[in-house]
This record gives sequence, structure tokens and C-alpha cells, in this order.
Amino acid sequence: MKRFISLAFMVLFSLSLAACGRTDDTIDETPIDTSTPEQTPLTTPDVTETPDSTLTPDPTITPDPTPDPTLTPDLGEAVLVYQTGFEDATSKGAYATGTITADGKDWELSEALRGNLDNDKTVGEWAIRGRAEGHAKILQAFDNLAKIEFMYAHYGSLTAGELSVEISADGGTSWVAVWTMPAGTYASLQHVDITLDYDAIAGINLGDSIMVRWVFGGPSGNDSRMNLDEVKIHVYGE
Ligand SMILES: [Ca+2]
Repeated sequence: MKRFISLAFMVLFSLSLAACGRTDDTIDETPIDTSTPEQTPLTTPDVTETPDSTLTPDPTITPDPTPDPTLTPDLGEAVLVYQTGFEDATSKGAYATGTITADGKDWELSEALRGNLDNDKTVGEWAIRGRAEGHAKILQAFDNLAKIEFMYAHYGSLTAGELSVEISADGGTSWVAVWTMPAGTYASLQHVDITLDYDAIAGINLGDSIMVRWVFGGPSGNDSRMNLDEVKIHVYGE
């Protein structure tokens, strides 16, 4: 019995110690000292702050100093610098090679003449009538040639004539075709507007002085007769 009492006493003592321990833990906690803040408030503004970043140029919109090679140089608008319908022109009534003056520029006509018969297809009264193997050539060169416009048709009810347009940058020694008539029969005047693509024309550049001629083809003789009218020449940068 005495031993039991002693054991019980020890258990109670231990429980008491445990309880006191928990109590001590609570008590031992150091109260937060609210009178002395651990951190000193920041009272001085940071004057070294970087200025508003929106004032800094955006590097993504910096212009590229390298020009885009795919862009065509600014050539200006193509301007009409010469036109003729062969109404205001000197006469030429035979096919033998010779010259006329039409609206102030000289032309060489070979196997070609200035015609106004019923079978000539014209705007106004007159047109050039040519046949194989002839040509109608403007004897003055053009700088910065941009566009060549004209109208053409087969003469009367003929169908065999052919036509092409050629240019020369060496005064007429060598020629390069820039347009060839599509196969077909052209009973009425057809309008053609050629914008020259110098990237596709070997050996000739925009800055060259360029001559223009129309070449008549097909079978030799009268079966190949065709008409040419309403010629217009446009150049860049005038
Ligand atoms: Ca005419």
C-alpha cells in the first residue's frame, strides 16, 4: 500500500511537472515589444530612381538603317513625254525606207508608210501601215523609259501580219524584244501598255538612253500588212 501511494504520488508529481512545463512554455514566451519597432521605417525617398522608362526610346521601333533591297528605288511617277497619232505628221506614201516627222519627232519607216485608206485601221484619219520585214523606229532615244503604249490591228481583212516591239540601248546596233503580238486575228485596233521590267531585260538598264521600234513580221509582201497608231512614251522622273 505504501508503495502504491508512493507510485501514485510520483505519477501525480510527473503530471504536475508536465502541466507546469506547458505553463512555463507559455509564460516563457517573450512578449512582443511594440514600443520599439525592429525595423526603422524608410523615411528618405530614393532619389536615385531611374526616370520614367516611357521616356527611354523603344529599341524595337528604331528605324533599320539598312534599306530593304526588295524595294524599288523611288523613280517618281511615269510621265507622258511623247505621243502621236500620226495626224500631225509629214507624208510618206511608199514602202521604201524613209523618214517622217510626227508631232515633233523623226521616225524611220522601212517597208512602212503613213496611210489613210478605208482598210487602214486608224484613230482619226491616219496610221502607220507596215509589212514584213519592215519597221517603224523613233529616231530619238529616251532616258528613264518607263512605258510604251500603242494600238495595232491587221490591215483590212488580212490575218497573217505579226508585230513586236524592240528597244536598243546602243543607238540601234542591237535590239531586244519587250513585247510580241499574241497569235490571233485583230480586225480592230488593240491597245497595248508595256511597263518595262529592267530586271528581265538583259543588257539594258533604266538609266540608259533607249530607242524604240516596232517590227513588222509574217510572210513577205502585202499579206502581212498591219496598222500602228496612238503611240505614247512615258518616262520616270520628269
Ligand atoms: Ca491616227
